[in-house]
This record gives sequence, structure tokens and C-alpha cells, in this order.
Amino acid sequence: MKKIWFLLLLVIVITSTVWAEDGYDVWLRYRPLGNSKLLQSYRANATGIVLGQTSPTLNAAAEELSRGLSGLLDKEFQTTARPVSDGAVILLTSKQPKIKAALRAKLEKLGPEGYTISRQVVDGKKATVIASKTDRGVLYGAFHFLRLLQTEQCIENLNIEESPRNSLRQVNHWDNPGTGTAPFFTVERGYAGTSIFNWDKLPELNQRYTDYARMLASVGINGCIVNNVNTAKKGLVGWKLITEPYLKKAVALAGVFRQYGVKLYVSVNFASPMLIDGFDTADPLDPKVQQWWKDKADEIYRYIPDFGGFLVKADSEGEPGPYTYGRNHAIGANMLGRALAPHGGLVMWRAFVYGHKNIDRAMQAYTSFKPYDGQFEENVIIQIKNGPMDFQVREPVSSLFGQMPKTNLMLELQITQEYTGYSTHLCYLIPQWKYFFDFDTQAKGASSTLDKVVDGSLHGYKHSGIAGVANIGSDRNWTGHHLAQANTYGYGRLAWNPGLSSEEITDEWVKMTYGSDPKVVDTISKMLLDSFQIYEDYTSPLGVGFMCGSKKPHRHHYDPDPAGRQKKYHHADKQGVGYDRTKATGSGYTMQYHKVAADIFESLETCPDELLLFFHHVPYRHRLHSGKTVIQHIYDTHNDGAKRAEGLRKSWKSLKGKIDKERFAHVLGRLNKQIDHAYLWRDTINGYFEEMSGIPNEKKN
Ligand code: GCW
Repeated sequence: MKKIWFLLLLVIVITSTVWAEDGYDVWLRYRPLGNSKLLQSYRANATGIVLGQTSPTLNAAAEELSRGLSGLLDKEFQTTARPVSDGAVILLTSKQPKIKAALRAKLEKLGPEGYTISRQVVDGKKATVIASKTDRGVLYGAFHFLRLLQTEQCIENLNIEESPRNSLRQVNHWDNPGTGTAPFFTVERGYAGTSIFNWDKLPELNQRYTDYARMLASVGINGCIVNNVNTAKKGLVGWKLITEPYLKKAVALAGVFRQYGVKLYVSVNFASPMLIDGFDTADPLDPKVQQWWKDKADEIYRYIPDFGGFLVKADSEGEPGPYTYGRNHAIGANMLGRALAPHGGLVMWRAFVYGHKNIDRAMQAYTSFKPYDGQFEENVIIQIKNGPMDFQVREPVSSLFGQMPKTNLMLELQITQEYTGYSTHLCYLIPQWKYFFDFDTQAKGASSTLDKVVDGSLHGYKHSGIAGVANIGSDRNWTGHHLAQANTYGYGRLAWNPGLSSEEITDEWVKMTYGSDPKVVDTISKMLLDSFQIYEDYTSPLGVGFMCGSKKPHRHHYDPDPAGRQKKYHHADKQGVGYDRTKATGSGYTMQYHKVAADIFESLETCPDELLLFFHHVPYRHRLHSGKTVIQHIYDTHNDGAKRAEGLRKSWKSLKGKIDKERFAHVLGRLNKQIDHAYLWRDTINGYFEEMSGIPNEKKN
């Protein structure tokens, strides 16, 4: 009897370990599907995996399929080289000699990362063919195929053609390499533990690297910048990554990434010749310095032949740059570009440059870069944050987009929630990013939307794309908040195709991560889709931005501190609030946009409510388009926003029993904290404005 109990206990322990929902598997959970009718169809239409060629990446694709199909369909899957049986899933590239001419032509057209998934008769058997010009494309196709099953779609008549809109789809880690303990391994603005890159132990690898690469590939990310753009601040040693001991370590990481189609890049310090080799200058026009970078590039490529290139923060927030030598950004960036060019490497040079105390910060990226449009090397890309300030919950799109027709540009988004509630608040950022993509820069007349600038089609850029500052850390669930995984997922999906809607992406992610029960899907989707507006409402509506603190006792960029931000940012006084950026009476930032957009922002009549206080200083009783006064809008949004945060918790609680205990409890804990903090925000902001304006809130809270 005792033995039976013991065995039973063992079974329980084993199964609960196998199915422990700790979030590690993110959206690649591959749990058995519950829908028996679909399961039947899937089992008939996915019977085995056929891979006639091999390569590390193709093997990874086959392994992923086998892992995914075994899990989802709850049966063993084998990969064979042949023969094809009914229901086979065949992986092939254009290198396969027997491939049909029409398919080869189609794959050529879809480019190096495109793929097709189609039902075909092969050797007299009905099969699903996942094909691409390259191994990488096949891997993306395999993930796509799995996604179809995870989201319970019919796979009987597939005829899919896909290729990414953006060629560069990168994650930027603000991770601080180091050896030993703190302050190393930290992640600047990271809220999910320490860095996943353990430079102490590398080149020793661990499973987490592979699983991270799988995660990136599953959403089509093809570049990873592994260290912080701040490379030498406060004892940081990121600048050392291009020295021999670290390059030897990086080789191992690059190998894991390569298998999954992800290129490794590093952030470099502009003064590297001084830091690494004791030079007395880093002047980009000094031939010794130029030669140093060329030699350095040669050395790096000896270690990593497909190294991606450099990301650079120069002349910004204390990072060194060409200004020290009286040189401009083009001269600085081009020196690095020339060093990398023979190897096919790229330079992503950031436009996050400000520092003039007397010039509106919003204007400075444009003034620092616009004059040099057309002067950058063709392997240099200017990487611009979405807005002119700094990842605020609401900002207009940076004026620089659409103003650099002759220079490769990239968009930088922030996945990590520096200004949007850390990993405590639920703030789903896809709607925010969609708002940016849809902005019409008017660079070539109407319909010159940001997504077309960024994908390179508007100006015919040679290189362009998107970078997202990662929210990944060593926490078991990668992102701290389980639901923040949706931002990582959505970022990748949007980088691949900015035309996807928030709803489509949300639906996919929820089904893949929490299953397809309609109540679960509807509830979590709604929570996610509402969360951005809710966060904006109880923090900083009307585009006012920077209501958060920067000094103790306030947690940096997290707690409310409107008083601390008055002078530089929101300019609230007894009469009104907002930063006047008009040409007529303010800083004139509006004039950095093309005329149609400039006119819209310049005029109080046409400036959209959500950006009003970004562009205008208005009296508290100014009426919004909604008919409300500004002051009452501030009171109401904060009040309603905090209450709606409580609504998020109510929705989540309604899923009790429908979601595994671990994730249910974890998210509930975060929501509890979010609500308390939302009320703190409400009370601080409303109290501040009530005192400042002397106008009481018409409504009781
Ligand atoms: O938003 C600010 C952040 C810094 C960051 C900087 C940047 C990496 O507070 O932490 O530094 O922007 O983007 O360079």
C-alpha cells in the first residue's frame, strides 16, 4: 500500500514539474491541444517531418517542429530524409536540386528571409511544404507553421507567402557585461533580474542562450546587440567586449545565435583606442585612430566572420564622441563605417543626442543630424528613438523621421518599461507602437507614414529597420511580469510586419501563451489592449510627459514627482500647463515637421488632444476637442484610470480556475501592486494640479 502511495506521489511530482507554468517557455509552450476535432485533422495533416538537407539552422527548424508537434499533438515525431508519406511536413530550400522552377522563382522573389508554406502533392502524397531560399527562411516558416497550430487554425489548404517588411529587426540589450558580482551583470532599465549573458562563464554555454535564440527566431528577430550603449560609465566594462578575452567568449554566443539566424552586434565606446590601447586621442580624422578601428574590425571578424557591427551612443549623456575633436556625427560614424565595410558590417549610430541647456531638448536630434543628411556612409544607419524626448508614454513621432531622405534610418523602440511602469504595471505597448507607425511624416506628401520610412521603401534606403530595447532578464519567466512577454512577442511580430493589427498580435500571443478557451482569450486580450490607455490616464495624459521622479526618494522614472519636473518639462504654473513648442510663441519645434504636420501641431484648433500639452501651454480652463476643460480632463483621467486599473484585476480574477495557479497568482500579485501605485499617481498628480491651479475637482473621486 505504502508503495502505491509513493508511486502516486512520484507521478504527481513528475507531472507537476513537467507542466509547471513558470513562464520559461513563453509563447513556445506547445501544450497538448484540447480541441479533439482539430487534433484529429492536425494528426492527419502533420504525420512526420522530412528534411532532405542538413545544416545547423535547418536542423534547428526540424528540431523545433518535432518539439512543437510532439507537444501539441501529444505524440512522437521523427525527422527523416525520405520517403514522403501522407501528411508529411517537408522542409526545403532552393538549394534542393529537385525543387520545381515555379517555386524556385517564387522563393527568389520573397528574398533571403521569405518563405512559403503550401499544401502540395509530393511523390504522390499530400504534404505540407515549408520552403525558402535560405535556411533561415525555413526556420521562420517552421515557427509560422507551429503558430498556426498553436492558434488553432485550419492547416488543410495552406498557401502562405511571407517575407519581412523590415530587413533589420534587432533587440538592444542594455546589459552591463562584467565579471564577478555587483555592479556587473546589471541591466540598465531592466526589471527582470540581472543579465542573461554571463561573461564570467562564457564561452561556457547554457540552455538559456539557446532558448533565448529560439524565442528571438520565433518572432523573426535577426540581430542582437548584447551590451548597453553606455559602455564605460560608473565602472562599466562593456567597452571591453571588443578585446581579445571577450571576443573569445563572444564567439560561443555568436554560434548559438547563428543557428537561429540572429547576428551578434556589440555597442562600442567611441574612445576605444584610448580605453583599450592607451591612445591619446580618438579623433576620427587622425589616421592612427582610423587604422586602429580597421585593425580592430579585422580582428573581430577573424573571431566572428558574420559579426553584425557596432551600435554607438556618442556625444550623449557623457559618452565620448566626435564633438571633443570638433568633428560632426557624420565624420565620427563614417570612420567606423569604413572600418566595417570590407566585412559587410553595419554601424547603428544613435540620434539620442541632447545637451544644450538653453535649447528645447525635443529639437536637438534634428539640429544635430539634419545638416548632415546625405553625408553618411552607406553602411551607417542613424538610429532614432520613436519620439523626440525619451520613451514617454505619449510623444509625437520624432521630427527627424522624414527629414533624412538620403541617410539610412532605423527606429528605436523601448520594450523594457522604463517609463511605463517597470515590470509591475501591465502596460501593453503594441497600441503605442501602432500609433507611431501610422503617423504621417508627409515627407513625400500624404501617406508618408512612419512605417514606410522605417522599412526603407519611402526613400529607398539601403539599410533600415527597427531596434527594440529588450525587457529580458534572468528572471525565470524572462520579463518579470508574465504579461510583459506580450511586449517582447508583439515587438518581434511588428518588426516583421508593421501592418499587423494590435488585435491580431494579441490574439496570437494569448492563444499561444494561455490557450484558446474563448473566455481566457477574450479577457486577457481586452486587459492587454486596454492597459496602455489606462496607464497613460493615471500617469501623464495629453502628452505632458515626464511626470515621474528622477531623484530619491522617488524610484527613478517610476514614481510620480510632478514638482520635480516643472522647470524643464511640463511648465505648470498658476495659469496653465504644457510646453510651448509652437513657432508663434514657443521653442519652434513644430517647424521641424513637414508643413502639413507642422501646421496641425502648431494650431490649437488642430493639435490632437492627446498631444496638446506636448506642443502648447494652455490655461487650465482651455477646452479640449472633447468639450472638457484641461483641468477637469486631468482630474477625470487620473480618477478613471486608477479605477480602470482595478477593473484589470477584476477581469483577471474572473479567470480563476481557468489559468494555472502559478501564473494566476503571480499576475494577481503584480496587479495588486499596480493598483496601489495607480492611486498614488492619481492622488499625487490631482493634488498637485488642484493646488497649482486653485481650481477644485468638479467631481468627487
Ligand atoms: O532614457 C534614457 C535612460 C538611460 C539610457 C538613455 C539612452 C542607456 O534613462 O538609461 O541609457 O536614455 O537611451 O541612451
